[in-house]
Amino acid sequence: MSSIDYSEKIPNNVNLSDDRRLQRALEKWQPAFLNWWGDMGPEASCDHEVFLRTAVDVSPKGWAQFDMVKMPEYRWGIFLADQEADRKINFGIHKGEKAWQEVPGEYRSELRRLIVTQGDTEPASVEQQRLLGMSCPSLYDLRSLFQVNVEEGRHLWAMVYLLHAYFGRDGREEADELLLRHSGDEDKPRILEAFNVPTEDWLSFFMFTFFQDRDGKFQLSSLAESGFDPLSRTCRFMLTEEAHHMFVGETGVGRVVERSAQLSQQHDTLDIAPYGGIPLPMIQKWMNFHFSICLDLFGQETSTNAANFYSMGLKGRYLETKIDDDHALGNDMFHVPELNGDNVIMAEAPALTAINERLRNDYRDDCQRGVDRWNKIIAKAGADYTLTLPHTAFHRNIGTFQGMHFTPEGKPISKAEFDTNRETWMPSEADREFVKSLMVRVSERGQMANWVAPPSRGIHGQDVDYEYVKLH
Ligand code: BYC
Repeated sequence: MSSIDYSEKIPNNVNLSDDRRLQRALEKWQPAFLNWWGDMGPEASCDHEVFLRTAVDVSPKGWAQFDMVKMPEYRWGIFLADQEADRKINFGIHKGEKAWQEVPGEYRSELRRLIVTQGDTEPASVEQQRLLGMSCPSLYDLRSLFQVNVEEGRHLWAMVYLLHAYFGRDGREEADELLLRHSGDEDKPRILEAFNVPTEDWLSFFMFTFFQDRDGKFQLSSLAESGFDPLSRTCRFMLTEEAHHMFVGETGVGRVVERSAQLSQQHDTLDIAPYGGIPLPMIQKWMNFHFSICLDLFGQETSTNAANFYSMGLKGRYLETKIDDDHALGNDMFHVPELNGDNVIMAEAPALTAINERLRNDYRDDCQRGVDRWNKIIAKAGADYTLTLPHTAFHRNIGTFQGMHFTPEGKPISKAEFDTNRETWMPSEADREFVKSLMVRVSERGQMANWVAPPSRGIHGQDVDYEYVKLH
C-alpha cells in the first residue's frame, strides 16, 4: 500500500520529485488547471469551506481523511493503484506477455486517443454542473456535488499525468487542449455528445451521476484491464472514486422517487406538481433521456476501433479475467441488435467487433438493478407506478438505430409519430421549466427541499443536519 506525498506541490505517489522534467511540465500545467477551475468550475464557490474527503493512500480503504476544505485548496494530485508484481497482458494478440510499462510504439496513437477521450469527459462534467450549487436542495447535497466535482478534477489530473509522462510533446499539447475545449462550446465542444448537454437541475444531476458516471465505471473498468500498466493502475484508483459518484446518483434519484411516491400516496394522484413534488411519470421522462444518451457513449454495436483496441491489448472487456473464454475472440460470435422489418432482432456478429455492444449490455444490466431498487421504494411508499428503462433502440444517435425512430418499448415508428410523442416520452421545455422552478436553493443547516426526501444517513458518521458546507 503506498501513501501519498502531500508535502509536494503536486501530491503524488509516483515519485514525481525523481523526474524533474516531468515535475516542471506538470507544475506549468497546474496554474492553467486552477485558472480553468476558477473560470469553469462551480460558480461562486471558492470561499466556501466544504466537508471533503481526500485520498491519503490508494488502497480501497484509503479514504481516511475528511476535512473542511476550500475547493481551490483541494489537494489534486497523481495517484496510481499499487503496481502488481509480474502483471501480464490478459487479452488480445499479446496475451501472456509482460504488461507494458512504456507506451508500445506501434499503438501510440490509439492509446493516446483513448486517454484523451477519457480525459475530456472529466472537466466536461464539471463544466456541465457548474451552476447547480446555486439551486441545491440542502447542504448535504451541495457537499455531494462539490465532492464529485473535485474528484472529476482529479480524474483530469490522472489522464494529464499519463499524457505528460508517456507521450512527450504531443501529450503535453493534448493536455493543454483538455482545458480549451468546453462543454457545449460551438467551436470547441467536448468530444462525446452527452458531455455537451448542460446539467441544469438537480434531477438531471442525480440522473447524470447514476447513468453517465456509470458509463465511467464501465469504461474505466475496461481501461483498467489495459496491457499498458500505468493506464490500468490509474483507472483502478479512479474507480474507487467513481463508486461514490454513483452512490450520489442512485441515492439521489432514490430520494426524489421516495418523496414523489409519498406525495402521490398522500394525495392519491400521480399529479403531484401542485404539491411541489416531481411526478413519477416526469422522472420516467428524465430517465428515458439520460439512459438513451448514455447508451450512445458506448459507440457502435459493431466497431473495428473497439476490435483493434482489444486485439492490441489496450482496452479489455468488463471483468476480462473473470470471463471464461480464450480472451482472443478469434472465432467467437456475439448477439447484436438490428432492425428486421417491424422487429428488433438479435443478429450474430464476430465477438471481436461487438466489444462495445457487450459493454453496453453489461451497463444496461447494472442500470436495471438500480431501477429495480427505485421501484421497491415506490412500492414501499404504497404508490402505484413502475419505472422502466426504455428499449436500447429508443432515441439513439450513434450506431445501428441512428436516424431511426422507436417507441420506448422498441417498436419502430415514423419520424412524424416520434415527433408527436416526443414530449410524452422525454422532458419538454415546460417540464424542464417546472422542475427548475422547484429548484430553489435551500442552504440552511438541517433543511431539505420539499421535492426530495432526506438521506437515510449523513456522511462519515456525521448527522444529516451537519453543516457540510460553510457558505462564505
Ligand atoms: N459521441 O467505432 P465506434 C466518464 C465516434 S465516461 C461522438 O463505435 P469506438 C465520466 C468514434 O469516435 C467514460 N462520437 O467508436 C462520466 C468513431 O470516430 P472515427 C468516458 C462518437 O471508438 C461522468 C466513430 O464514431 N470514457 O468517465 O469504438 C463524469 C465510430 O464509432 C461516439 C470513454 O469513453 C459518441 N458517443 O467507441 C465524468 C473511454 N461514439 O473513428 C466522467 C474511451 C462513437 O470514425 N473511449 N463516436 O473518427 C472509448 O473507448 C471510445 O472512444 C468510445 C467510442 C467507446 C467512446
